[in-house]
Amino acid sequence: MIPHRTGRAARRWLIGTTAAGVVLLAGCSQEQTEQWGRFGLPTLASDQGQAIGDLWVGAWIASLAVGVFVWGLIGWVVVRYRARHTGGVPKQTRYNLPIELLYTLVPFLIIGVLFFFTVRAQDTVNRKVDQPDVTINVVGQKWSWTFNYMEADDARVGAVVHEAGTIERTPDLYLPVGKTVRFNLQSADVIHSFWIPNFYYKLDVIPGHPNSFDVTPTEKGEYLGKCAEFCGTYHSAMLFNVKVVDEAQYYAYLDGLKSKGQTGEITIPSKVTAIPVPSRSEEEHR
Ligand SMILES: [Cu+2]
Repeated sequence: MIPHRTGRAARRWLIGTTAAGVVLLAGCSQEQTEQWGRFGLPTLASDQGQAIGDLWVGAWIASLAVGVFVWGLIGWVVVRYRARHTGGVPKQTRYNLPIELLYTLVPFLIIGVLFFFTVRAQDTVNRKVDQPDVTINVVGQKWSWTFNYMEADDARVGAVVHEAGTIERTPDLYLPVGKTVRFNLQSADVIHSFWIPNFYYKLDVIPGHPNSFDVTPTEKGEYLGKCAEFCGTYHSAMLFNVKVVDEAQYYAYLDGLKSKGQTGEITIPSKVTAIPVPSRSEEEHR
């Protein structure tokens, strides 16, 4: 009567896991549930990110399909060919050419498909426009960011204006919604990585090797920006606030920088962030 008992256990297992799944999902807010649908990605706030989002979700679905197939095969083999009190080693299959060819060629096929979709997504996200609406030169330095808004030719600002963060003060990065922004990235010291998670994109900031990319923010709102390359002791402090606003607010902000006298381009920060020296009491704690 083993099959009957196995069936009952399987049913109980199925009911248990379904109930656990329902309880788990019921505890989630709508936002979290939607995030599950994106396989953990945050909300998308740029035109360029869609290709990455599709690649991410597609890769997960393909991996799960392969996973379910392999787990199914394992389960089937375990149940179908389990030892039945006969003792000894079951019949071994060796040098089976069709099977060996199959498990050599199929992984190549899988890699080929992933490669094709990756290159296609990469081409989309790295595409550049001829004339970006806005150019921002970014400097990554230990341990903050400087943003230079290259608006000398724009009558609304008529100057290059900048905002430089420090380790104590997180800088803001203003972006106009629906406008193409060209980011030129430079490093003043070591390799950093410019990352706005909601744009689904990051790019390394390498000393002596300027990098650039174009992006169009599509959703107004506030987002977090981070350094995504472990660059030293205070790497975790390399944050910035991204504010995607409409064009009028964007130029009002730049005008504010100009009236505060923050004009001219800063390529190597005038105030390189110093390493905070531990105070005497902290020293005594050690
Ligand atoms: Cu960094």
